[in-house]
Amino acid sequence: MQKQRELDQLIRSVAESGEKLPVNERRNFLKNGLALLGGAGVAAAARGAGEGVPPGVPSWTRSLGSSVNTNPYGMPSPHEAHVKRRTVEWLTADKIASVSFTPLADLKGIITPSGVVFERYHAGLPDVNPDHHRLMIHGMVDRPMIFSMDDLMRFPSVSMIRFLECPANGGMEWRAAQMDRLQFSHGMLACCEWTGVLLSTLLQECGVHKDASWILAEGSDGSHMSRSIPMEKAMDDALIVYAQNGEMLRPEQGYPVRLINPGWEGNTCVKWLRRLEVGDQPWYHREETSKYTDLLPSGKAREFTFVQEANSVLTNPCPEKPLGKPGKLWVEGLAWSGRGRIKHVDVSFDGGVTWREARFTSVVEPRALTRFGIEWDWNGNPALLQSRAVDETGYVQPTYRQLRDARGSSSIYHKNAIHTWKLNSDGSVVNVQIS
Ligand SMILES: Nc1nc2c(c(=O)[nH]1)N[C@H]1C(S)=C(S)[C@@H](COP(=O)(O)O)O[C@H]1N2
Ligand SMILES: [Mo]
Repeated sequence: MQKQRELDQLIRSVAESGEKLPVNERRNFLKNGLALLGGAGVAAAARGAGEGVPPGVPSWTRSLGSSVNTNPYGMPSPHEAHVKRRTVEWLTADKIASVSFTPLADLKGIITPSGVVFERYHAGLPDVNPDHHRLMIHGMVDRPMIFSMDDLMRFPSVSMIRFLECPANGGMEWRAAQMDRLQFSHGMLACCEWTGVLLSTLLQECGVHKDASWILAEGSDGSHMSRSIPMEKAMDDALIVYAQNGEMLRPEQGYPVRLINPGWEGNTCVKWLRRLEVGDQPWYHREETSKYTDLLPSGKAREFTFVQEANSVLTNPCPEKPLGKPGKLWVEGLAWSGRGRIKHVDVSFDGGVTWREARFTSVVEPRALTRFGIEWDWNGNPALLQSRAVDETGYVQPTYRQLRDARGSSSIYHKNAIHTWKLNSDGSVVNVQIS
């Protein structure tokens, strides 16, 4: 009773996200939402009328299909055409220095298909010829070297499944609930199997000076985007990546070669990588072109905040995946931590008043997306759904209040607060915030 009252109060108090999506997106989204919302009833009726439903025999079982190799490079079913990257028109001034978002609501497991991994460009997508591309390592090394792609393939190869997240992921949510779609609230996030050469292997080859402590990584796109990387990370798990999900890197992800710093800001994962300069201090005040800092209420700023701390979000239900009828259903989501493995995830259906432990439904790799799920018997009443991740260091994903107490609300980066979806009794789901 007490709990129910608390939940009712919470539901009344939450601030819903504003109507900020461009009108056409919003209209499409509502249309999709409503179509889905028709839910079990409508869908079943439509399907029941179809010729393929037993005891009927669908036409495609009575004819030959198309020949092998009709699609020499296969594509998803045309019925899945809605699963695609999307942009938010008003977010950036142009489409060159911009971002497209991963359609998280429609993905399964933990691997993001290469074709829908979010894109973040500072100067657009360059077309790099791998035969002409070189990676140079110089500075405080005994043997400066220039590697062709063929050269890189001669080194021992390593594959790892790791997430990639822009530190601005969810940045629009700092002040209030804003993006009424999972794709936009959390979609600067992906997880791939990355294959390449450990940076430490290449550095050994070049003979790094003992007092070297930083590396500047620079891209060959028009922005020459560069970031200073501490030597500890370079010697730990930083990977010079040439392949993604079993094939060579996609152009969008930095073809033919990029840096991946597992668990760290996506911004440090320099694409179309051409130069690594070894030095003994960060390049911030010299030539580093990109620097992400978190402005604090005190006026001070946090810098070198490389690690993406533990985070999680429910992917079903979510605004793009409203619920049909009440009853038993499978609630699931994704959790990840730049510090290592996810240890456990709790789910709340009453805005954080009570919690239940979810179970993992994927492999649990360090610094990778981890999928969790939990059974729930929805009684049809409005509810506030949340997930809370804990990683192997014991770090607990913070509430908005905890995060804002520590960082204020004018930041853009590293928003990892517990996210709330408000489920309405008609099954629709909206983005809200509980302070
Ligand atoms: N050379 C270069 N590297 C880059 C960028 C860029 O614009 N140019 N964008 C960075 C940012 S801000 C992010 S979040 C990630 C995004 O990687 P993705 O586009 O493969 O998702 O790449 C990083 N590496
Ligand atoms: Mo980014």
